Amino acid sequence: MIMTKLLCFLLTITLFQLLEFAISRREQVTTPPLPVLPLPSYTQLKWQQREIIMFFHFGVNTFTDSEWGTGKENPAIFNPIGLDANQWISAAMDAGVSLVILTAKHHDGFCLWPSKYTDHSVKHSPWKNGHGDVVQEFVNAAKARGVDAGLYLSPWDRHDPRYGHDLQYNEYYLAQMQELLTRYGNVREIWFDGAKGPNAVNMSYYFTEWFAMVKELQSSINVFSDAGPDVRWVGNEKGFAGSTCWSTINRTSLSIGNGSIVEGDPRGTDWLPAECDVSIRTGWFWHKSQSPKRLSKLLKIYYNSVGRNCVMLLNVPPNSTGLITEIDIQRLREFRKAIDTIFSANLADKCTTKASSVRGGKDGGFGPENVLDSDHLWTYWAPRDNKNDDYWIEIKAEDQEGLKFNVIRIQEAIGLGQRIKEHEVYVDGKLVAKGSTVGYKKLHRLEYGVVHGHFVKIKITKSRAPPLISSIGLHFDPYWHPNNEQ
Ligand code: FUL
Repeated sequence: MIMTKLLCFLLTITLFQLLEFAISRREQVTTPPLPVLPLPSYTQLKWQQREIIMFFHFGVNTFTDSEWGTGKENPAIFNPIGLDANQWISAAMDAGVSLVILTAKHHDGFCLWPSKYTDHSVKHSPWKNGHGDVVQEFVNAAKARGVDAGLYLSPWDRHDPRYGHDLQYNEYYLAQMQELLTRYGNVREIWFDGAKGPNAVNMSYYFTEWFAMVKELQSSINVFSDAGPDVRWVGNEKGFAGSTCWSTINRTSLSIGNGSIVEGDPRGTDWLPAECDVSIRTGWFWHKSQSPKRLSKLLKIYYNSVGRNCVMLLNVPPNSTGLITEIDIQRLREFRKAIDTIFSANLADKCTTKASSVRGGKDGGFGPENVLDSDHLWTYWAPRDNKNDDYWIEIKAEDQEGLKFNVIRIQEAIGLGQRIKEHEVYVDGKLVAKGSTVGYKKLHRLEYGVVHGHFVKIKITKSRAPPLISSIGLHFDPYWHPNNEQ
């Protein structure tokens, strides 16, 4: 009996030890660090990764050579006889864009779809004898090519007599929104423009109801306005963000219709990234007399928007025939080719990496080599948790020739929160660039042109928590001639 008891006891102990061993083995796998709130939603993350979105401003203004219609335009002027939305989508694809947004209704109140709540629409135009629907053609063309669609529905309506009467107009606006968000399949972004003329009648928009209905009708949509809730305006129409740009902010500090350059707030409790809208031409609508921006200008906008933790929303206006003008298409192709030329080769790929410390040690899975893999979000370098540490990561050239580059790309693992407040870049011990926020993507196009060296060290001198870097690139931009910049 005693023997059996002893045997049982020994067996229990052995089993217990085995279990402990198994647990301690499991504990050796280092877990990811805690996130630093606020975090992006799934749809915000997807939106950020698009980098460039295309805008199409099209409507009665296209036929009257104006930017803001009066609302008194006769629908008879709308007749884009050659309209081909497939051609618009091809142009977007040439630019490498995965989401396109159409002005379903601009400030003039003219609807590009046959809304049953107004006569001021394509229904009363000669185009397709009043049987056309631009929104339908647009979403069909996009869907056929695997491109996502978004819609702009102007709150300010200069045509409809209900404008200025809070209840009636909000009901009208919501009725149209329901048409757009139920008839045309998935809509990935809706644009609530804050613009309103200085003499427009005063009225309240029922934003709370609007936003609630949008989310009810579409599950993977981002709502843009001056103040979010998902995407905020950057504060200008030049396509530039400020050099500091947080995706974190307190929404309560923003209001719709009062946009100004907003750099965000490291203490903000809402995740609300900025969108930089800009037109390829001077105007938002097509005008015969205007031509597209030069490639160098478009690249500058790219560096100052995508390269500053934002998304670039590039407007390309269809003309009065209903087509994107050939010269704009050419420019879009040049733009895409330039981006691919600059960023498809990463000179750091052939280098070795070193860092101030590594979370979980050498085999913990958070080593500096993660910044050179193809994942720019979920694999990253993480230093150990120690508030008193310096944080740095170094890229070392393995061959004699060293590295020659003029662009440095740094990306944070924003899935775990935006953290970096200040950073510096050294090449062979010499400071070549410094900046504040990084976020999804920071691009430093070096002020003095090409640098040559063997060691590139990025120091993170201030951050909200240990920095997590998901990608680093050293690139050569053949289009960058700092002395000739215009
Ligand atoms: C502004 C509007 O007034 C312009 O016409 C354009 O639509 C631009 C994107 O937003 O607020």
